[in-house]
Amino acid sequence: MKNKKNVYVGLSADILHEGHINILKIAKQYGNVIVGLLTDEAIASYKNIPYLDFKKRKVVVENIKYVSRVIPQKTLDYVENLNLIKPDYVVHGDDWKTGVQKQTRIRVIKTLKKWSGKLIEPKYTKNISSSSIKKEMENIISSPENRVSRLKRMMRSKNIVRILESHNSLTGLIIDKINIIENKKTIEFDGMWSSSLTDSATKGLPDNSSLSFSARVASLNDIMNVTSKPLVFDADNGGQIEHLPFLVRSLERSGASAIIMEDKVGLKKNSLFKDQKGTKQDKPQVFAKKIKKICKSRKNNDFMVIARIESFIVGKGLNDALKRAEIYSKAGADAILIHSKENTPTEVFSFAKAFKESKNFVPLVSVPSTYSKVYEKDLIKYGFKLVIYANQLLRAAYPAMQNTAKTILKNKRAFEADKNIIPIKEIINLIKND
Ligand code: SPV
Ligand code: MG
Repeated sequence: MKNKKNVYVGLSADILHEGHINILKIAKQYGNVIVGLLTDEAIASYKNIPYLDFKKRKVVVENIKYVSRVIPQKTLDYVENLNLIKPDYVVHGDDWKTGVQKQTRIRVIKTLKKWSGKLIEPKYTKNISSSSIKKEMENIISSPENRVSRLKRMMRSKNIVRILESHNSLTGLIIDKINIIENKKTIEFDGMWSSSLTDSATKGLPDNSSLSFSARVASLNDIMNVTSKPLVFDADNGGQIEHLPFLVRSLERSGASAIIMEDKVGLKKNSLFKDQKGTKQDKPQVFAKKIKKICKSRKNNDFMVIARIESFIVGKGLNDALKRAEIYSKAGADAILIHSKENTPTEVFSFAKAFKESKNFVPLVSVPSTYSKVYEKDLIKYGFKLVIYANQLLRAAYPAMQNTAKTILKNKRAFEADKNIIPIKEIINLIKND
């Protein structure tokens, strides 16, 4: 058809429902429909990453009969694509008049004015919402296969992935569910850290690998049974190289997304101890073999191997850390955790700055336990893609429990403790039966 008008529709199309089809059908009545499909990065800028990645969503949308062409929309904002296409019409459901897209809408109207384009806003199809469908899909999402891959996808599409220590199912549920709303955006944790320190402490054991991997994987499975977010496993130094394939198999089967392995040998001591006398680092080439072993034995290429460098912990300094980062990255590490027990991020930032220049650069991981004043925005600036809050939930729970126990002892009754603890009703409601 000659001189057909162009119509632009911005879509995420993660879970397609008849509301979307209705919009596209109406759009088609105005001309050729060009869909600006939001990239994973664009979606992650205001909510969780989509369940399906860009490529998969594109295939689906391209094959809808009302759609002529699909192009990527790299931001929530439409302006860049509108200036490119100069469409005669933009079609969007009228639900964006309020909420997170309100400003986007205003900018669309302003931009369209430049070439007398029009905004068409069909009534939003009520009673269908992607969110309610998403709830139903949670079972599929938390399947091990899907969960394993999500961390890598998040690290590709988010500024920074934020995870918090989980030492049992209840802490896992907190991480899964808790969020705050800030500037109309939902802020939440992206996943869980299975910490050797807090797993051991929960069982009354020191953090020296006396708690076996099989015991840790068993409690990890309890967490995975009731949660949906990705989990990163702290594997100390990985143990014997010959045993690694079995650990990786258990982790992948349970749905863990990554293993972090530190380059130390000998009896394990927690890295935050001041006195590191006797702590030895592995020979870099020997440690690299462990990384290669994991890469070879994983079934899913999205299962990440993260190499943790302990040079700063044992007092060896920047050059040693950088030399190791090169070797580990070449061996196949998907990311590098540069650890530190300083009160400021100075040494990890000096590492990040230098490693950024390397052709073997891989994303960086930070565990800001001692340098806890650091803000996520500064970590982002230096190339960190994953921040692990490694022990805070256990550290919060322990004094709260101690104080309650003391209060009961002191008062010879429980009444005084009541004001600092949640009502029983809340605990009952916390765990849903359905
Ligand atoms: C852990 O949480 O067990 C860690 C981080 O490995 S650290 O305690 O800093 O060693
Ligand atoms: Mg540990």
